[in-house]
Amino acid sequence: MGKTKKGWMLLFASLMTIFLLAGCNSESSGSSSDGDSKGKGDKIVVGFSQIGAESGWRTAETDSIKDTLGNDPQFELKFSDAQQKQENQIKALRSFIAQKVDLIALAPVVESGWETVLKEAKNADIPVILLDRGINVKDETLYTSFIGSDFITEGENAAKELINLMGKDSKVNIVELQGTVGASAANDRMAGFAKEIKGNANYKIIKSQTGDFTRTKGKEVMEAFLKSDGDNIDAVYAHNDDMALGAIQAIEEYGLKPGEDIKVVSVDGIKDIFKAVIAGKANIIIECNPLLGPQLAQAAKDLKAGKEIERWIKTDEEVFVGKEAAEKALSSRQY
Ligand code: GZL
Repeated sequence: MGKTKKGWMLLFASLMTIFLLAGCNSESSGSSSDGDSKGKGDKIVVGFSQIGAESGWRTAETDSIKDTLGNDPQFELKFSDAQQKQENQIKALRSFIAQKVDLIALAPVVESGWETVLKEAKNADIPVILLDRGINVKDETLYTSFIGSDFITEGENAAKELINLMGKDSKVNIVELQGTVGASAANDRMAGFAKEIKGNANYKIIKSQTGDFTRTKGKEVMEAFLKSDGDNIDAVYAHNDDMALGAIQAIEEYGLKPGEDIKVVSVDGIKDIFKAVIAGKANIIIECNPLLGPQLAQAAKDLKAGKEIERWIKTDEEVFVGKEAAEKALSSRQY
């Protein structure tokens, strides 16, 4: 499809979303039928399908959304935890559609498999905002906006900071702890990192495997890496802090010093990884902001007010390298 046609399609979809949501809102002042969320006065009823509670980051995101929307009288928040299963998310979306919510917020566990249920939401005139992970769909009008980070940049920054730390002429063997298989955060962090080291033959990823974004799996996979390549590993790149913290435990139990014998680069920025850097057990933190509640609330209010919202609402993030930077930042960390 030509760019122009695609552009008109997106504009039409956004205008339809605005009109229908505004219309929805006016409907909501009408009578409400059983189970319907319409007619909830002026409230914006948001159905939020959350992936699960697999990491400190995920819990912080859930808390941010519950604290923001749950304490704002303009909203009624319906929350569902999918225990990291896509089928549970699809069930939750169908339930939100049946309840005729005004807006669906979806943190999609993986990138594929969403067309059918998002078409059902579109046919029910319910706009969808993606949170913290992206999806692959041919029809871009199946969702209105994505609120989240640039994972490719996060991966590139992880590699850049590792090269800065160890030197471009050093020979560095890296093991990679990937996030959940099929998740955009994992795919893009892997792609960004690989792209950045491509130009330097000294930097090699000798093993790469999923730890599913959890501390337990991260430890298990790092134990296996150490068993097969222990004395040949110079650094570990973890797609999130929970896996990095599991890997730190595995490195210590193996008898090496994390942060010294094996450098640790991690993404997210939860408090525990700052404490690990301060303790000299990790080296580089690539922040990924989970506090998306305010941005989701603003986007929902803008849609209701008939305003256009950005297709990609990016989050602000930093990079922290070394003890001094971690010590300076720790007291202001909110998660
Ligand atoms: C990133 C998010 C990732 C975090 C992990 O936006 O999808 O999922 O980096 C979480 O901690 O499990």
